[in-house]
Amino acid sequence: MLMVMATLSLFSEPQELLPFDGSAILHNRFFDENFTREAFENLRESTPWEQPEIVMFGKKYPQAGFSTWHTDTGVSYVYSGIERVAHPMTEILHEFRRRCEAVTGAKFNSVLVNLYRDGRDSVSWHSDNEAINGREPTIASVSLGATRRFDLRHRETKETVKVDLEDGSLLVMSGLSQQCWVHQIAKTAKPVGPRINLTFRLVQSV
Ligand SMILES: O=C(O)CCC(=O)C(=O)O
Ligand SMILES: [Mn+2]
Repeated sequence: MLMVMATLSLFSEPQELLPFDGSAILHNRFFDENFTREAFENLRESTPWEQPEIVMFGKKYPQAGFSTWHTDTGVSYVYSGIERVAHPMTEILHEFRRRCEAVTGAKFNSVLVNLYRDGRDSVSWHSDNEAINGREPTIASVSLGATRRFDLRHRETKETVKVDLEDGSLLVMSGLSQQCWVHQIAKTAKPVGPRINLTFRLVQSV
């Protein structure tokens, strides 16, 4: 299996991670440290965290990590057999959204906020290919707090791209990235602090 390790210099330009079949552009240090530190605390305190149960092979398991769905559409988000309640957008989420819209030229009306308390919290291989995201969604993913590794794997060739998502980074996935690739944040045995991730989306009512 061919593996591509993305090498990133300290003050790198936005970098395309995918060799083909879609786009995933990483902007390192997109948000500055002072802003992310405050935003992290704000989100950690004010988010009504939920730990939904996902259904696998007919059994219920708590999802490995907490998350909350905010939207100004009122549309609930259904994935892996669970339905996420629609919470309103908040001021800090509006601010992140504004910055994500400015750099991508895309519009977003919803965000899934994820908390990874430590290396045991993870999100397993999946793609954000539910119908409400549309066929070729642009998804803006913001990382705050501890660095975690993000993996992308092509569905057919199995080609894998691995990259560290650092505090303040913005990853913009678009085009065929959700159709042709899956992604994950794997568990890690290394000692890592908490991380919050925001994935902005434009959902349609279907
Ligand atoms: O935490 C991340 O960087 C990815 C989260 C993710 O894939 C999702 O919310 O769909
Ligand atoms: Mn995802």
